[in-house]
Amino acid sequence: MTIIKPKHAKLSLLNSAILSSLLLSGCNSTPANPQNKAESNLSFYGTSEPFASEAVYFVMTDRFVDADPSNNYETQGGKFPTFNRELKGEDGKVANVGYIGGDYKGIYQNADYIKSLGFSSVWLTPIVDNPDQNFSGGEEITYGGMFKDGGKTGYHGYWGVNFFEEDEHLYSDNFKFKQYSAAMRSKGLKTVLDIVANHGSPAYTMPEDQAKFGEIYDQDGSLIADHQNLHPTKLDPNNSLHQFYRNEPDLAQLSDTNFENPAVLDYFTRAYLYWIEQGADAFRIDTIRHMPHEFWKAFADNIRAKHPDFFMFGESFVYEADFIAEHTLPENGKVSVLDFPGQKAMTQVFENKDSSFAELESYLYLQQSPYHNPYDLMTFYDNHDMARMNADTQGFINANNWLFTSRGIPVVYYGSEIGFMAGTKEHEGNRNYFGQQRIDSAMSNPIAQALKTIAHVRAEHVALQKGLQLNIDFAKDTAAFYRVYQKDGVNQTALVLLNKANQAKTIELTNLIQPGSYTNAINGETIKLADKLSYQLDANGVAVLILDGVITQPELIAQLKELQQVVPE
Ligand SMILES: [Ca+2]
Ligand SMILES: [Ca+2]
Ligand SMILES: [Ca+2]
Ligand SMILES: [Ca+2]
Repeated sequence: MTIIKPKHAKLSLLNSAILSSLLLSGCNSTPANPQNKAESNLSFYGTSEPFASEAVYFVMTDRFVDADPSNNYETQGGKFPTFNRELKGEDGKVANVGYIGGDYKGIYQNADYIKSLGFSSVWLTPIVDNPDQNFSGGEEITYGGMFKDGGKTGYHGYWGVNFFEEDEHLYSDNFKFKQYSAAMRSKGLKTVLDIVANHGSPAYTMPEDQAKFGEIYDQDGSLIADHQNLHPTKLDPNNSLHQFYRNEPDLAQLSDTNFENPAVLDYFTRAYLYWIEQGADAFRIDTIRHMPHEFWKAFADNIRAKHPDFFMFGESFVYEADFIAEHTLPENGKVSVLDFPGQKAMTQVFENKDSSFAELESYLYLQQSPYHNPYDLMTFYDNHDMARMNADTQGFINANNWLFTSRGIPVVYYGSEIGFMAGTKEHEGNRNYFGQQRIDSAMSNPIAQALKTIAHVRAEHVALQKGLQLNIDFAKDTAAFYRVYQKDGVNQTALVLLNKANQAKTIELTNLIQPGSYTNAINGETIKLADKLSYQLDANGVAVLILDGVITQPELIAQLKELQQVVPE
């Protein structure tokens, strides 16, 4: 990066000193000096997307808390039962592919807990009706098995049958999605709805065709698609019930929707507009890469014609930024994505004490970006489709300190606040039942305590939510970077200092220091900086030094101007 040398460095330094003293005396008026005026007119920000203020808690509803046993349907399914289907591993380890009982009520009764951890949104797994039996086709799932659906149920919600109807396991009397999302909103929590358009339920290889499997119903209850237990290549293009599906296999035995059929776009547009009316605030789009950009562009246009700027992010489970970034481009629908390259980098760093913070820099794309805007990405270190992060308590604390201060919109998978089932994969326990008891004791866990602190600091500071990120020093155990938000009269800078070592470390910085009086948002202490910094961080510690005021340090301004270029107008 080139650094433009200021022509009037001395004058500029003098001005910063004046400005700092103005700030210290609490004076907010614009300095009369013309150069300072120019500085205060500079805009620096990573994003102006409203959703960037959010922090998202991801709940697999069936696995969170069962607050209403009356919707568990323990005898459902007949000879294909759906309740509590354990997969047993060695040494008493267990996973489960049946319904366990978690419901809307279980989330709502813990709304205060989720909010108190510092989250502002809850992402729910899909809520639409799934089949009422376990799947008898495919290959039998066993403990630790992958890409097999035999014997599984739709407890996860990704096997939609009627995309206008809620699954009977989720709601309670007078507490359907509409009431749930309104109740959550009254607690200060938005709802991110997980949506699927790529596929319905498993649709073929059943010894005998099962009810609801391979079928899709419209809002009025009419059957509009039926795979009829046929292999995709056997579907008849002249049969209107087959036309909804593609005639080649995609994922496992899932019915794969035919994106070339306008009825498919029409159906999912209507269905998901309906759920916005019922209270969804944003969408997470499942398996987005399994349908072409044209479909998602048309879908996004349809949604935003009614709900301008509606925020959506997609799941393209691929580690190449160039590839997943395509979805974020306006011509492809301007759908944000889950930052899988970031997830990989974060687990590499926070699972291994020998790693370096420097390994995190490459996924950020702060200088040049394939993404429409890297600041709008959803950042996370694990989810339901992969092994939970295999870190110790300190690793989780350090990961959260990074996640809630670096660029992106943080997502935390339920249970990670206590390191629940750390290291376990799908079908090995990564979706195990969390339960009220664990939640009731969660705040005694050091991970939850540290998460609460850093998440609240992010929630209270626009610089951490939307500020431009300028990395200063990324070393093995320590990192130092700025988040600068200077826009429309709001001027806030965060200087973030991280230590992931198990002993105290001192961070020394000798350049790019914005002079001024900072407040460490973690503990409230005041730190006055001139042209260098020496700061001792606790073991696995974080400092977020907040400066309210404009950036005046010329080299810093020059670097921020370059970084600003990655942000779209
Ligand atoms: Ca229940
Ligand atoms: Ca059902
Ligand atoms: Ca069927
Ligand atoms: Ca597909």
